[in-house]
Amino acid sequence: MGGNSMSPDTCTDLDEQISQLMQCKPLSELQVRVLCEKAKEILMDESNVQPVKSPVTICGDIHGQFHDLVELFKIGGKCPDTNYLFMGDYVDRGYYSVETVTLLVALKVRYHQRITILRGNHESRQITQVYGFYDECLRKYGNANVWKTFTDLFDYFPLTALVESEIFCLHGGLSPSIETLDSIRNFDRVQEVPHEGPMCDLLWSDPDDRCGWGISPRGAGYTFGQDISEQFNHTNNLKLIARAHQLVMDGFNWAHEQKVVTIFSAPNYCYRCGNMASILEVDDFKGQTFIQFEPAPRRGEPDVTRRTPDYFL
Ligand SMILES: [Mn+2]
Repeated sequence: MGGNSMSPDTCTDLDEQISQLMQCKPLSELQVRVLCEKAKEILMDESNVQPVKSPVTICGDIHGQFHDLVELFKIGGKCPDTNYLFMGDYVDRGYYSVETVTLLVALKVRYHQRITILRGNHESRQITQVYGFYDECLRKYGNANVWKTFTDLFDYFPLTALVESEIFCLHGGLSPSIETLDSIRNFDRVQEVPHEGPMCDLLWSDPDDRCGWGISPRGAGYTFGQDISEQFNHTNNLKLIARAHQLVMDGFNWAHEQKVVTIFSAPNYCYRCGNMASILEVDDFKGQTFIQFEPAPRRGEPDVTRRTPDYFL
């Protein structure tokens, strides 16, 4: 039912792997290698501006918070019953980047018409060596092979998606070097995220209250004002830019008079920020509903996930 040409045996293997992953048990190094080879074949055929149909549920950063991803599927519906579009940052920060990214890639291979996985600025060799995914791979596999396999695959992830020709989805934001969606369609994306330039900006930029382009405090990408968003949406016949990349306390946050929305799907980010998470459901009629959610209960970990102090309960 994935709509692809996999043999029944491949589907059975993948179904078993997906149910193993849903229990937060990583695959073997060999299984990861085979899975990523299949994923590469699928992803290399996708566009830099991957078209997506509604209904679809749009999600922001996950950052290795595996149990919260399971909670997200509980709240949003299982893939493939619900179609999903994830806007990057699957790895780093949380304790379960390996299980998180493996599950999402396995779902992509199994149900490639039902799930879109974009690249975030953390899907990079350089960033993952600083923020946790590299160390987690070493810890869980005893060597860096799985890290190498995944970071090689990240080069193939699409940079942006376009829902029903009107919602432009990406991890970061706009770029002073990009005026049209067509110019994005023409980049060669299969490379490490560069330190500057249009591909970098799409994964690193943030909307800002100030007009025009600004220098980003992140040291990569730009800040862009409402005038920039309005012009870009007008030029490309868009209704909305949906992006992730920034912690927002309610899980979603409107900017630029509803021309831009930030969606963040890691509740209690880093197990201490106390934020809600959210996902955006776009229905058959392009109607939009945000669903907020709180952290999943954890077993075997100190209860640092609670956002409401005891005296409020
Ligand atoms: Mn990010």
